[in-house]
Amino acid sequence: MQDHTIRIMSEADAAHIEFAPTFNVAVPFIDRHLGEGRGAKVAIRETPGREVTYAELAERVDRCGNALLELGLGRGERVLMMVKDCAEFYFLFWGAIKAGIVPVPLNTLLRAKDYAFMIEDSGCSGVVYSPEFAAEVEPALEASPHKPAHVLRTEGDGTTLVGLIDAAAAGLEAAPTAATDDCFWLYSSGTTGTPKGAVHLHRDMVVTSQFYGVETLGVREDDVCFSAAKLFFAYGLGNGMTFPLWAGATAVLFPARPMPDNTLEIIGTFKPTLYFGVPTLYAAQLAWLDSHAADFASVRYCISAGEALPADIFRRWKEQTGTVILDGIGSTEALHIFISNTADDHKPGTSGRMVTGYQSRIVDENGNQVTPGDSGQLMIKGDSAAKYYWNNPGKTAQTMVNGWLNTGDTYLQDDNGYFVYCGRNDDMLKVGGIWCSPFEIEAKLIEHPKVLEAAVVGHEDDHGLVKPEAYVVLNTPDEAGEALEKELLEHCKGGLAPYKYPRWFRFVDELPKTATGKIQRFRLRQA
Ligand code: 3UK
Repeated sequence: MQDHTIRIMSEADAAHIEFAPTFNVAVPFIDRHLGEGRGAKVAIRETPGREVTYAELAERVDRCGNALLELGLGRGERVLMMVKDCAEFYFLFWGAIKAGIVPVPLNTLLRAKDYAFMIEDSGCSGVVYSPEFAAEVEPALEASPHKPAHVLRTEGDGTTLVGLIDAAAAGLEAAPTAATDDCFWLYSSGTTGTPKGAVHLHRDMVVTSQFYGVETLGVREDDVCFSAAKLFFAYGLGNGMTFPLWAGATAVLFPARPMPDNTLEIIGTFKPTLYFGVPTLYAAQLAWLDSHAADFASVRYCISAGEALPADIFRRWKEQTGTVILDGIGSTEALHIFISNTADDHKPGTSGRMVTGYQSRIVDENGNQVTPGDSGQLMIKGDSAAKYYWNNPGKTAQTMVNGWLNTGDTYLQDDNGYFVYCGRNDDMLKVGGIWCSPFEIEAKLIEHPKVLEAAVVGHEDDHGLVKPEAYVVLNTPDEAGEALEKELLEHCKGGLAPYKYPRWFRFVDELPKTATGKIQRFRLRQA
């Protein structure tokens, strides 16, 4: 047996984790629980249905790792996952990692065009998808010039992942990786619309689970974690998988689209102690709670991330449910939350304070630290940061500078040391906590024969949450009107992920532009 141990150093200013020279992160997250006597404990509770114990989880992970190796997948090769929130997500993710293969969970709300890009960009050897996503994944496989050797559905007819796991050998020795070896990737959207594969290392999930999960949030063995944000987001991956696994707790998994009614029903029925949502969903749940009751007796805290949580939502939620929402900012590149409010130290309307193990700098355009209280670009540093973007040295050099991550956000630190979000440094939008590139929505609008030009900006709704607003210049201005708005809306819904369609249309005669013809979105935001 190899030694895959870690040592957690928690001194105030120098919190860090030391890893044994050989370290495969599946060992402490999956195998450790058997030695600690947690085999019979429920690790995963699916809604509806199945429960999976820690012993079953470890057994399925080993068989899945063996199944991938038996197919011929090798060390460092990528397997793309378009998998709904269910136990197989865990089996595949951890089975791959334990075997030294690199899983790449993808946003399951994307369209064929997005998947085709990622299949090619990743040069993946395998693609595994839930049958629910076949209508977008299969055309993507057809369209991509890169043909992965192994394409599998998780379940259903024919050869499936579940079938291969059942047939595979039990028992798998963890691949002898190092803490700083590539472990898994997550794609993050870029301003130009082309996603970037952020490459995460074996140590990264340990760092987020210990410093944010355990030391900031206080996740513990008797917790039941329910994340409305799906596992394919870095946020959901921590909330709904790595944090409960790290603490030996239980995760509640819900495969369908999170809505106010179904999420509140899960909270009442499955009695989570920690509930993780995003601001848009909290706002929708509040509206629902105006005319319905919900049972929050089990919930210790609620957590919010993805976009800023308006102070008013915090206040109304506390009034309605008796629980606090702890807002924190994280990113795909950092893997999880690095600035956060906590149970005994929170200030609504701010992102809170630095999480243990992370450092920050707020700098001006020359990279110099700003005067305390002034706003500037937020740079952060911590051992969970992605090492690089796959296939993209230019973006890597821009974002990852001397061990610091440029978040792309403007922040200030108030007199009491709380970090206050002041907006993005680029044109990217966060809608329901998910990235939206204005360019992508504009490109879709321009495909419509009646559209000459389009510009998309963020516009706040009644809850103070940002949604896309489209400024449209028509070929024939007379055609502007409600009928055309409907037509454009249908057109957008046809080719964009469902959260990306514009919520408002404004027909204009021209768009503000620079001398070189670049659209000045900031001027439209002020309009
Ligand atoms: C914005 C926030 C204000 C901010 C994420 C928790 O959102 C996550 O990752 P993404 O890569 O986006 C990162 C960007 O989103 N943002 C996130 N949280 C907040 N802005 N207040 C917040 N609380 O622009 C940031 O740069 O999708 C969140 C954990 C893991 C994550 N990946």
